[in-house]
Amino acid sequence: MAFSRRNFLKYAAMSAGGAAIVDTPFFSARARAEAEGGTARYVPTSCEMCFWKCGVIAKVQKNKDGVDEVVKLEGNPLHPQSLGKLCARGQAGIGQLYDPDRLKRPMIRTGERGDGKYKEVSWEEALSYTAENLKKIIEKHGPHSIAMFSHGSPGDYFTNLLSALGSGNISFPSFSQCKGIRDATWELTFGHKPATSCERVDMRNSRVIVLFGTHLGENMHNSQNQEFSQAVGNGAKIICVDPRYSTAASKASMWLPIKPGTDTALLLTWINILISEDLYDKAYIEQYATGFDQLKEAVKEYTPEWCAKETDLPEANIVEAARELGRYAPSVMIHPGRHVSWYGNDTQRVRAMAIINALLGSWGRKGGLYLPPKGKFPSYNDGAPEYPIPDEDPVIKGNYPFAGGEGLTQVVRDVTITSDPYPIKAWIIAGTDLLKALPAPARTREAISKLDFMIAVDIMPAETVMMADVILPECTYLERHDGLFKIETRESGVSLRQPAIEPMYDTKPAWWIASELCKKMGLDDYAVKDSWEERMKRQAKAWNVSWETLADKGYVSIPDSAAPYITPENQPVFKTPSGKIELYSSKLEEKHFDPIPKYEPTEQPGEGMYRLVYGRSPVHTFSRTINTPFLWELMKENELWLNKKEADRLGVKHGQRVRLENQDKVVSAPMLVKATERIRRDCVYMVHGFGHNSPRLSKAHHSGVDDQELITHYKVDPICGGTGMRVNFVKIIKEA
Ligand SMILES: Nc1nc2c(c(=O)[nH]1)N[C@H]1C(S)=C(S)[C@@H](COP(=O)(O)OP(=O)(O)OC[C@H]3O[C@@H](n4cnc5c(=O)[nH]c(N)nc54)[C@H](O)[C@@H]3O)O[C@H]1N2
Ligand SMILES: Nc1nc2c(c(=O)[nH]1)N[C@H]1C(S)=C(S)[C@@H](COP(=O)(O)OP(=O)(O)OC[C@H]3O[C@@H](n4cnc5c(=O)[nH]c(N)nc54)[C@H](O)[C@@H]3O)O[C@H]1N2
Ligand code: SF4
Ligand SMILES: [Mo]
Repeated sequence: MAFSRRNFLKYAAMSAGGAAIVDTPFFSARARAEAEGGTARYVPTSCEMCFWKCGVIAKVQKNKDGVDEVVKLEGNPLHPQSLGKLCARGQAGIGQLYDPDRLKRPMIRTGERGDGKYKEVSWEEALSYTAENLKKIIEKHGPHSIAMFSHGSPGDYFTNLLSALGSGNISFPSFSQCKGIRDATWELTFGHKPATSCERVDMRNSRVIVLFGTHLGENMHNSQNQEFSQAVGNGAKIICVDPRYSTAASKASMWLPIKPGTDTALLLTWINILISEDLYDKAYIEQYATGFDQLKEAVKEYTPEWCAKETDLPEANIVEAARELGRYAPSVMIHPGRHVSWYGNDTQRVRAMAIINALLGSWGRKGGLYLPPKGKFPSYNDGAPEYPIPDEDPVIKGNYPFAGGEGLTQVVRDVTITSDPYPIKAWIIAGTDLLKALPAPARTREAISKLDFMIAVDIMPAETVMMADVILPECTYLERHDGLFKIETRESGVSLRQPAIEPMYDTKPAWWIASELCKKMGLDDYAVKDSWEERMKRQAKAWNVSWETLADKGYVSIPDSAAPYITPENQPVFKTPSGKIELYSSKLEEKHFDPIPKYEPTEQPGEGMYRLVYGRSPVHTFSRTINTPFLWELMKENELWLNKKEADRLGVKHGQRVRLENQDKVVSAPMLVKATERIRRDCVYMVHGFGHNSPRLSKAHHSGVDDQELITHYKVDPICGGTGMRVNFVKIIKEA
């Protein structure tokens, strides 16, 4: 690339406007385009192929018809979550943009729910129809009868709509099917989540990293994987606790192929070893923690010998792993993980993980978990009035005292089915595929059948979307303004999403859809005043960030916001009732739960059955990218990982197709067997997200198997309300 340093410096000097900005002169969209002679535009924006929100630079050129086309996506070198790189999914954003199967125009259902018959309509007709139906339902049942499910940025705009209507029934699978328990539990222990969006793990400086599940390399959150590679390169010891020899396990110095569901036994035993062998950080615990004596007493029963039997791991390895942690503390971590809703008793496992990090003194220490950055972002509502108080308590939290603020999807689903304590009659789903995301999809179908009205705001015609009464097609992330995004890594920063090209077809950004609905519902004060871009500019000003620099560079950092480690001047603040790290949780005690984690065995598979476990592919995001050109070509279907000895015993060959039948007699479509030594004999594994039923997804349709259809059973964590989903058992049926 012919990059003129002179032009670049000229521009860098020009753009150093906003007082709060550290002007990092590595990337400027304008300087780069200028240096190349103006044949292409560069648009810094944010990826939405998953939720890591990496900084992207979209290269845009005119095609032979003079139409702007996105020709390349690169990682923004300034953005701390991409560090100049994108993962395969990020690069394939162009595939999503130009996927011919995209939703193109608003549609109203004309046939039976689920039969796929729709008519295309104008936005005016679709929005009027939507508003009329919502009004009717509100008149009859009150605003709380409208519920919203979401994941990602469209949710913000519909949260605004629902809150303005006076409904608090807003929930996210990213809470109760994902990381809700982790966040709530670390708050109980440290008074903080271990992540804002990105986990605050200082892997690049770590000496020992322990992964429970957390299958980095397959779980492909960009900067985290780059740091993990750096850690491996630096010679950090990786201890991988996983019933499967994962990609991360292949980089590990110790693989502990644990019996699924017994992780808490291992963690409590490690706590016992760390305390009884004096391997914990005494000064740190004395200064910052409470409840040590109770903890010490409570874990005495968890001996390595007992643990070996319970977890099916060698006793010597159990002890050696704990000693290794003690040896290198505090530059060590038990990675807090992300998807933690596994067995329905997950709060106590995650508590034990948090407690070990405390004992090793790794919270706030180099190579452990770094402290939250110090940037201040005043809340900004663009002059909209206060939201009305919901007319009835939202039901989203159910009877789970530590469900956090985000709401439990399965509770909203249950209430929709039972109408107890009140009817829920309309759903808005914005960027979430509920039939794939929630366990027991038959219950999701049942709940949908009880609705008077269902609205889908999406980009693709997935099965869940194709059950809606009205479909409002959003444009993709490369065609819209979104944000501003508050970015918290080692430092605080701000990023944005801005369009690389105009929306294709008759699609619209979610902010516009929600805002127009506000107007149609008589809630003009909550609608966007002019455009989202103008609103973003006003917000940038309120945050003391120069819009020009942000729009040109895609990321600006907030000066002096980084304070990752504990120093005499930078003391940690623990927002717990005691103001200390609570090894003994006063809040759990108050609600009559075990204040110190206890081990509770989980049900194990019966004769001839295997536990069904699942995870990620590095080249797909859940179900949302299976149909995406490029990614579909990389991985068209998922395989069933089955232990080689079990395959031999059953007379099943590698590459053969088999069906699975679960404990409730649900039978899967045929799927390919991967016969391998890389998994224990008592479980089988598949990548989540495959097996789409919608014929409108021309590539993904019936490609691979949907784990969720076999997850008919789930076990709810009594403390935080997350749904344990690894509690299903399958047998293997050979195809005739
Ligand atoms: N490419 C890609 N990356 C992603 C995503 C994506 O869709 N695609 N999704 C992102 C999201 S939202 C999330 S939440 C994360 C999820 O990713 P993680 O948080 O890493 O999910 P886990 O469930 O911890 O990890 C799955 C691993 O757990 C192992 N496992 C199964 N049962 C047990 C058990 O009982 N004990 C132990 N120790 N291990 C077990 C499985 O064998 C598998 O290797 O990934 C994120 N990253
Ligand atoms: N069995 C099983 N269940 C799981 C998991 C698992 O591993 N196994 N993982 C769990 C986890 S960790 C999570 S976080 C959840 C995630 O579950 P979801 O939140 O449902 O997953 P997403 O992929 O975020 O959402 C998919 C929908 O978003 C749409 N979409 C994509 N981009 C856009 C956009 O720009 N705008 C709009 N409006 N829509 C868009 C897609 O077309 C698709 O319909 O699932 C959970 N459920
Ligand atoms: S991790 Fe990959 S898919 Fe996710 S935001 Fe970053 S580049 Fe996009
Ligand atoms: Mo997740």
